[in-house]
Amino acid sequence: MIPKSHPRYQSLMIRELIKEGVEKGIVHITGLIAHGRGEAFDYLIGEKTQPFAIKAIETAIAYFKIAKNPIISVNGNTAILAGKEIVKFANKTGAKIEVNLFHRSVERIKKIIRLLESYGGKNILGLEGDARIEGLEHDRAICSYEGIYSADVILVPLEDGDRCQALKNMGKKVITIDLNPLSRTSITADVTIVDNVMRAIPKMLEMYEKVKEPEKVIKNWDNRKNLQEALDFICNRLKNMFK
Ligand code: PTJ
Repeated sequence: MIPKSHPRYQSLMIRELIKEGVEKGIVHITGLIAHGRGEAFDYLIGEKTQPFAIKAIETAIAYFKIAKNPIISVNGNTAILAGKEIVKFANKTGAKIEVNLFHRSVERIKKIIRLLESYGGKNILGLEGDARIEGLEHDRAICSYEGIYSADVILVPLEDGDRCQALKNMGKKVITIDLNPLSRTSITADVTIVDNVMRAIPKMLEMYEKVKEPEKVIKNWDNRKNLQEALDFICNRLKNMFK
């Protein structure tokens, strides 16, 4: 057992959560590696939602407010770390939820759907597999026609760069949550929230009503500029660490 007095208690408890997710068959084994990379970047941003992330969250909300058919794509790591809050956010905004996996297996989709249903999620998509994300080979292209295929705005936390680009090629607005500001997904998405999915989704819930002029917020948005702010923040933090 990890004592509460451990200086890294919270971070270690999150590791436990991910580990249990693997044991329950919800998180893919490679999700452990993805989590480790995320942890390293979280360290660099100070394990807090920084101002650049707040601006990105504001823009993400703006896109949800103007969307006609928004959807949230959920994978194993996201389900374990932020499933409950995602269900709350979907209920608040009327967005659909689709379980869409990089390492697709029907068994894991079913388990993730059951988990989200236990949090109050309704009509969770993902099992249909009746459409494909255009221009992508491999099983990760399989999606739901009613869900991802038809959506105009899609939130895809912890996404892979290829699929992000393919979704954009289909004309969708892609919002991602990725702790790594250098990832291909981060660079490709329309809005990148450089933050931990565990903090970002609750913040989206908290800030939702505060975003009043979505068109204006979107017009003023520059994703690459925001990514540069994240990188500058990390560089300055490192440069001044022991000064
Ligand atoms: O459940 P599946 O089959 O869909 O698989 C999901 C994973 C995450 C295993 C798969 O998509 C994958 O391998 O992802 P990558 O390519 O490793 O990318 C994960 C990205 O998410 C990396 O850039 C990490 O820095 C970032 N990341 C990891 N944990 C978090 C995170 N970003 C935000 N919050 C986190 N908690």
